[in-house]
Amino acid sequence: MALKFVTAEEAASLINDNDNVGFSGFTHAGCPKVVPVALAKRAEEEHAKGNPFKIGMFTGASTGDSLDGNLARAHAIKFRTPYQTNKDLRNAINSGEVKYFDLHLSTMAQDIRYGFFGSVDVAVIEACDVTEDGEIVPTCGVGISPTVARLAKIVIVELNKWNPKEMRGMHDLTELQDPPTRSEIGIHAVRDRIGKDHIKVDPSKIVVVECNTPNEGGGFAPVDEITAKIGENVANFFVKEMAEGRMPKTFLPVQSGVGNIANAVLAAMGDSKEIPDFEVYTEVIQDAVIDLMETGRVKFASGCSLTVSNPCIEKIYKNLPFFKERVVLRPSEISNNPEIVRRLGVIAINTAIEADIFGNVNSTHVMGTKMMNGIGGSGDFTRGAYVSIFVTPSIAKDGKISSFVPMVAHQDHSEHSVKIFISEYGVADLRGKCPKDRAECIIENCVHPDYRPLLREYLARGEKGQTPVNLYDAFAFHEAFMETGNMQNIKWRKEKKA
Ligand code: 0RQ
Repeated sequence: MALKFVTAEEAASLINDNDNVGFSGFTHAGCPKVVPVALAKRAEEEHAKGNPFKIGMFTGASTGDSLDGNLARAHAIKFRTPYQTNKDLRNAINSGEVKYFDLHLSTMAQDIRYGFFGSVDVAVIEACDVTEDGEIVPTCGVGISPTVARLAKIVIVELNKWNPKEMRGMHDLTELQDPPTRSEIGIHAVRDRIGKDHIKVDPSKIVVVECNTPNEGGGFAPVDEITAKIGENVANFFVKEMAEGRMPKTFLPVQSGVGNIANAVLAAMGDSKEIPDFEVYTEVIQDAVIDLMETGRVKFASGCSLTVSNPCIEKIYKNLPFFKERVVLRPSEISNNPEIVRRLGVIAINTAIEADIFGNVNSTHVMGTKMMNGIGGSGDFTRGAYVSIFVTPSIAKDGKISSFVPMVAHQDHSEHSVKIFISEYGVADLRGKCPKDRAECIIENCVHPDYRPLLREYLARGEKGQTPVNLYDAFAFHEAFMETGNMQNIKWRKEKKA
């Protein structure tokens, strides 16, 4: 059956007001780029005529500005899930214009299949190849593509020729069965494969939009003194763990979050002479992993996306045979699956917005209210990890904010899952410690010196009990910041007991 080729505008006209649309990709990697621009234009035209036009958006994670940015600026989003990082979308969420619900990325595809969020009317999938019998080969990010492509009534394939069709073979694509018939996932080693190299859909529901549009991968900030020190502390922690017999000498697969700190941590691990060559089982494969693959330090990487800068993806595309032997891209329900994370013994390294001195972590909400990005895959990995680590600079906003507070203003990860904190000052190992000892350990090893006396004072004000919280003063740091712009200007609410 011959494929039907259309323009981006014609494809956008297939999407109606109030439709739920599933998009391919994970971060900017693998997201459609030309249909969303046409769709935003269509929304603006409808709005100008006085007609409503908003869609519900399902994605794998954050997306590029062509997608999230354009649709947010066109006021074309009714609801959005899950993770996002776009400034305009974030503003629309925090102003209440866009209804956003945040969830663990590994659950996104199955929650759609379970019917929790309504139907998928249209899927828009970026591909490097599509065949007449309905085989779609994704590009450098997968996310929820197999699920939304299967469920959607219409599949718009953005055939983006900027990505070589020789990518076929880099992916491992399948969907999980749903309970009560789900069996174990047959991945017992990072490089195991259980799926196909393409997504297969009924070709009669495919329309193809051809384009040749570059990726939207920006670079990373150079490693600075603070992030370099955090990276060094992480690497030294692993060396000690191996020396003391808590970490196998052969090492374990590593997951690391997204962003500059994660990139610096991986670079420091690569530099360490004592850490053996290692594998990566993660969601986003960043530049540092690719650099370490070229030097042989990273032996293999399983992920959901190649979230790399454009020079880096161009390098990968020029040397595909080398990288296809060392990289596998999977749907997010498998790249992030807690069953596999726990089986493989993944070392999870994620970044916190703030943490409290008892070990609870806020990854998502600034001052408890404003959404930053979302929980992403941090929960998928943290809960199941062999050892779960959170890294953070000890302070934010030039020291006006302490990353360690008496009580987190929003909680994403609990004291039960968080084992290690690492800041530029050192390592707080919380394993086997009661809440009071955890607090002392965090204050001593990770908190910025300016905030240590304040947190010690808070701890001294704690009520007697298993966890020495003082509910009157639990948000004194946040209150000081909201009132004066600096957490150091604390006014305790309650007089200290004699
Ligand atoms: O603000 O952008 O104005 O400079 O938050 O902080 O230190 O640059 O760190 O970019 O790694 O982001 C937790 C948001 C950290 C991210 C978070 C301000 C700070 C700065 C960014 P500016 P940094 P990062 C993989 C795993 C959750 C999801 C996850 C994240 C900005 O890592 O989204 O782990 N994690 N996913 O100044 C107010 C505080 C602050 C603060 C930092 N306490 N209060 N502002 N900032 N701490 C990804 C996927 O799942 C795909």
